[in-house]
Amino acid sequence: MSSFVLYNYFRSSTSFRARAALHFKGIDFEYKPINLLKDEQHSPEYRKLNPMGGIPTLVHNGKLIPDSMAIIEYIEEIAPTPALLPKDAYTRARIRQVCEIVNASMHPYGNLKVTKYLGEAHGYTQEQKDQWVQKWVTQGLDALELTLPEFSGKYCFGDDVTLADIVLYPQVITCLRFHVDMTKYPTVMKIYNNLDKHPVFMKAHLSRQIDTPEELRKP
Ligand SMILES: N[C@@H](CCC(=O)N[C@@H](CS)C(=O)NCC(=O)O)C(=O)O
Repeated sequence: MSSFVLYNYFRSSTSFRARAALHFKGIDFEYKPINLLKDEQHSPEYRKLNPMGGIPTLVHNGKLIPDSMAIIEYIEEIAPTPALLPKDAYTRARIRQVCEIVNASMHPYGNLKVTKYLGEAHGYTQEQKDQWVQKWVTQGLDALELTLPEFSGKYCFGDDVTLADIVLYPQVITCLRFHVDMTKYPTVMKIYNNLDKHPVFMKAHLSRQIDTPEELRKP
């Protein structure tokens, strides 16, 4: 029997991506919490699983797969149905483009190690950290708002959930946490609000994980 173990953290947006992909495919997994606030991601034991000291890491039948995008593509290949990528090559390319805007040009700027460094090395206050994240993520949001209207329906690409939705949704949660003005991004917010009601996204949500603190829990 196949076994899946996911090292992750309730609030991490990259962890959300992996959880959502597993739930979307109907794959059961063991949830191993790695507490970022206790620096567990940098412990020697965890570094053996993930050389960057980042989460998530998936272990499938003893085989290691670090990094959320590698995890999702792996899951898509071993469990092709229901699909997260459509058959059409052009649409797949544009879905990956949307993922890269988030993964490469938005997520890193709000990452804990980056904002922590700004505080420790440069004395940034929380307000200055918010401004830092806002400056960089709005470039990604501008690009998304130019890209998505051509393709979106209920979700990023039509009315079916794709890889793009799995990557976009948790990044919007991060944007809201850093007080980004989202009123300028109606297409992104329409998609976010639709995904917010989707059962897979509700199940993967930060408010419903085993390591979610009591004050952030939702039924
Ligand atoms: N590209 C990696 C990034 C992983 C990553 O950095 N994740 C964040 C959480 S969202 C993390 O572990 N941060 C730890 C830290 O900043 O110390 C992925 O997509 O898995």
